[in-house]
Amino acid sequence: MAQGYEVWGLVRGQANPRVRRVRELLGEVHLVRGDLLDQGSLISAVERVQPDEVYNLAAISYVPMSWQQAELTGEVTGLGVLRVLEAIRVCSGISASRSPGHAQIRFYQASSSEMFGKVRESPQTEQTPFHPRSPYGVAKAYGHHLTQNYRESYGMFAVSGILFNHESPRRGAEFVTRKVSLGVAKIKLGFERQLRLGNLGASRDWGFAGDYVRAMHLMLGMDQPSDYIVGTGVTHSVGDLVDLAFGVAGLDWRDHVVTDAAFIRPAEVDRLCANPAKAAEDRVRGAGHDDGRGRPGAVVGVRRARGGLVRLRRVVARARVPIT
Ligand code: G4F
Repeated sequence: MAQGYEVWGLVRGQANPRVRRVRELLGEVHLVRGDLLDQGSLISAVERVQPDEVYNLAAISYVPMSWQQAELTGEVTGLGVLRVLEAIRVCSGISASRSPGHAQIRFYQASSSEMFGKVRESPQTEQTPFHPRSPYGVAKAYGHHLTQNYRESYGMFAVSGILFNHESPRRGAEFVTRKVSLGVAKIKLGFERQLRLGNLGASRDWGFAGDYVRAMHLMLGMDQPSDYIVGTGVTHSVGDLVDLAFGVAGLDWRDHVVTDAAFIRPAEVDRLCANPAKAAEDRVRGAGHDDGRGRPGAVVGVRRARGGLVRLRRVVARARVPIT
């Protein structure tokens, strides 16, 4: 919004409790109804908003949930991408015989490093083959390939950012970074004695969510559509994270951390490490940390430039998971 965009978020359900929280936090965001499971609602949303850019950040994004609700994950995280792309295609009048015009809607798909799964090489590049290890990773791979396919089939400006883990204080408490930081705080303050975790040996390339949101925006401003890896190239284990977090609080993690089989996954992604060379070369980079008040992650948005100076092509459409 600071850049002159009008931002629209997609909300589902008739009494979504998240709407009130979004209104409190981000009063200037407009809301439009729609659901990634409902093609017609997405077409209506795109028609209503007339977006310049659409960011699909919506997904069932907690990986363990994807084993419990594999079909729903496929519908939302996988087929949801198809429905958003179709809504853009239909509203833009694009077909096999009719290419998009100059002022086409630009589309960003939130692809994930989870697609690499059992990695074939390290660090991972845009060319590294996928071997997803969860229904979530499989669904993301579908959305990734479909985005490429719509670009190649219809000439749409549709790109994927293959984002490695991105964190901030707003990360949900079920994800490991926030689970550990909150757990350490509770132990330090005497509210808890133990922190129950899963695989301490898994390693991730963790970055700051605010930087990655900037990278998404830059991707839609490129002259030519292309997919990019977004990550730091630095990998740490969950054990490193635990050691560091307890150490900051002056505690020894061995006195408090318990391995709990309930948090071990049926198939694990052991180690992820990004090679973001292409993004660096093409100057797709976040511009440094923000003040934490930005709203990384949440949704898909739609925005539109208000003034004449900003490129008149910006939208964000929000979808299923957003507005929390
Ligand atoms: O924080 P996590 O749950 O994130 P995960 O599974 O890597 O996925 C996140 O990043 C992806 C990008 O690469 C996104 F696509 C995805 O939507 C999500 O945002 O788990 C990180 C690691 C895993 O290896 C997990 O097994 O931490 C390990 N871990 C160990 N104990 C745990 C726990 N994870 C969680 N959530 N809870 C534990 O107790």
